[in-house]
Amino acid sequence: PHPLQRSAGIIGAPFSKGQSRGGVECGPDRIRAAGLLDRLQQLGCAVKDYGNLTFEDIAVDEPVRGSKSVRAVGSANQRLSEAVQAVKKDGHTAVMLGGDHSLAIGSIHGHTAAVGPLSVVWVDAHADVNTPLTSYTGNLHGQPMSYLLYELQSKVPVLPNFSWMKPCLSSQDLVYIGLRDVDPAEHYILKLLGVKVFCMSQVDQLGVARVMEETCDYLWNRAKKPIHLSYDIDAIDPFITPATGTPVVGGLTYREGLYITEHLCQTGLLSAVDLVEVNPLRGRTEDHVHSTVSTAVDLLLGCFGRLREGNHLPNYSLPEP
Ligand code: B3U
Ligand code: MN
Ligand code: MN
Repeated sequence: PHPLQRSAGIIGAPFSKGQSRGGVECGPDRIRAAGLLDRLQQLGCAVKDYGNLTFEDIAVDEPVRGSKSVRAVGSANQRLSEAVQAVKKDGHTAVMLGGDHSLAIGSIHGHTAAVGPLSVVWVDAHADVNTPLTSYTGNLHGQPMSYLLYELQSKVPVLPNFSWMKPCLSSQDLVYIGLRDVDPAEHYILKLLGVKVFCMSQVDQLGVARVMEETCDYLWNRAKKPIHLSYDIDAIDPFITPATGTPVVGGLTYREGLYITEHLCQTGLLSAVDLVEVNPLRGRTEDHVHSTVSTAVDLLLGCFGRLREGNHLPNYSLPEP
């Protein structure tokens, strides 16, 4: 279909327990308040807002093998998975507004439960592929990919409130873009599994256009499958998007970040998008917050066909004098 004829089903996931900094749960409302829905509609995109999920309050959630809030993360992602399945069954491109990146567990699980095998493009400063046994921080937002990959199943312990999910992604169907802060164990895992990675050095070397061509060639070598884009706002340089929990210098420019969304939109295969780790409380000034949130909105508009050359509505005709 023409990109502008698609529809967006928006799920707010105000969840922050995959990491320790308060404020990331305000992401969905701030992104909506910046005009996401109106601006999608102005593009000619149909929009349905499914509202914000509510999450179970878990009174006692002691660390498990050093990882924090495991039960809360497991339970929240079960709800999110069901919500994403509902959005896909209604025929929309799913948009999950985070919240922290542990939410990719439920988002990718629900997406693949609804549509079958996926290609995943993970845009992030971090690889988020620690297992509970390799994590230095104990934060689940640094671990979601380890729960999702078939190849790591034997390396991940059984966790409370995770029995609803099973790994659902092959490491051959995953591409990372923007990496620049990878733990030693994560680097070992990426090499062991032979995961396709375009770290920031490769973005510098090849340019973002070639990175996106090679990303799609690589993913389509097997089969053209629906694409899940999991976009961590910290992939973008903190000069542009400082309001995030773990900023890392040397990131994607605004233009590189946007190009990724434009290219994936043009494939016609984009089926779900996560936009995570926007933390309005981490901006030192209101300008910092505004720049972060408006970049998040622009990335989402890029996913739904907004072009920098301008857009007209599908059935536009010039007014007659
Ligand atoms: N790799 C570290 C740091 C980190 C991962 N994701 C974020 N930070 N945002 C970890 O905690 O696993
Ligand atoms: Mn991340
Ligand atoms: Mn990150």
